[in-house]
Amino acid sequence: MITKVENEPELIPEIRDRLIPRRRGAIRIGITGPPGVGKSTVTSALARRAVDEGHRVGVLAVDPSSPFTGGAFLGDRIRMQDVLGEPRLFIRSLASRDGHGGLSPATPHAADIFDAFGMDRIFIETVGVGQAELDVMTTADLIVLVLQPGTGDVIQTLKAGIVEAADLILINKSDLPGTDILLDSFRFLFDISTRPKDKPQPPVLSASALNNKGLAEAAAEIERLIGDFVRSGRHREKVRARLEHEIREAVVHRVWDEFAALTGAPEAIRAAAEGLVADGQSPYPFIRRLAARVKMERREQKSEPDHER
Ligand SMILES: Nc1nc2c(ncn2[C@@H]2O[C@H](COP(=O)(O)OP(=O)(O)O)[C@@H](O)[C@H]2O)c(=O)[nH]1
Ligand SMILES: [Mg+2]
Repeated sequence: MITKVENEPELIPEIRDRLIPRRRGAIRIGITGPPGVGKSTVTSALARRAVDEGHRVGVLAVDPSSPFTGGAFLGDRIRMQDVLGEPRLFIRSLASRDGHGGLSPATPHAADIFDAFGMDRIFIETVGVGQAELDVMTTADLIVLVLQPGTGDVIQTLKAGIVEAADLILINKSDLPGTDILLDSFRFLFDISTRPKDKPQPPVLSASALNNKGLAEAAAEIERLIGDFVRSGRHREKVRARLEHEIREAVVHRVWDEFAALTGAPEAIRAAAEGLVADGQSPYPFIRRLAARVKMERREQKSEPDHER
C-alpha cells in the first residue's frame, strides 16, 4: 500500500477514505540530526525496546544518499537488521523527495497506513538538515534530535533552528570524548535562553547506542513525553493540524488544476513571464487579466444552471 501511495498518487483519495477511519492514534516520533550521529542505530534500539514493551512498531527511514540503489539505503537496512524478523516490527525505507533529505510526500500517508494496520509507535528517521526539518516538524508528533560530541554540528543545528523544535535532545556516542562538554553547553544555553511557556526546554540525555547504554532512560523519557503529549490535548491538536494541512493542499491542487484547464496555465504563465522579462514590466496586469477571466467564466457558468462540469 505504501508503494501504491508512492507511485500512484491518483489512488491516494481512495486509500485515505478507507484508512482514516481505521486509525487508532499512533504516536509518530521523528528521529532527526546530522548524518552519521547514529540515528539509525538509535532508532533500531528504540524500536526494539518499544516492541519489548508490547508496542507494535513501524519505522520509516528516509535517507537522502542513494535512495534506490544500495549506499545509505542499504546501510540503514543493515544497521536495523537486528530487529528484522520480529513480527511486531515493520521497517520501510522511503526515497527522499529532493535528494537532500526532505521527507517523501508519501511519508505522512505511510505513517497513517502503519497506524491503520495497528502500529502504535512510529519512528521516522530523517536527516536533520534543510527541508527535512520542516517536513518532520509537521509529520512527527515528537522530535528527538540526535547529536554526537566532537563535531561542529551543534552550531549548525542551533543556526538551523531544529533545537527549538526538539522535544528531546539525545547526545549519542557518549563513549567518545566531549560528551560532558556538549551536555554542559546545552544546560548553559537553556539556562540563559527562554522559551514560550507552553514549550519547556527539552531534556538533554546522553547515550551510546552502539553499546546499548542510556537507551532505557531515553526510551522512558520518550514514553513520559508521549503521555504528556496525549493528556495535554497536543496530540489531538497535531492530528487536526495535519488534516487541515491535507485539506488545504488538496484544495489548492484541485483549484489549480481547474484554473490551469480554464486559462491554459502553466504554459500561458510561462509565455507571459517570458514577455515580462523582455519588457521589464510588473506581472500584476497579467495576474489581473487571469483573475478577470476566471470571474467571467464563473458568471457564465451561473447563468447556465444545467451546465455540467
Ligand atoms: N562510537 C560510537 N559509534 C556509534 C554509536 N552509535 C552509532 N555509531 C556508529 O556511527 C556510525 C553511523 O551510525 P548511523 O546509525 O548509520 O548514523 P545515521 O547516519 O545518523 O543514521 C556507524 O558506524 C555506527 O556504528 C555510539 O554510540 N558510539
Ligand atoms: Mg541513518
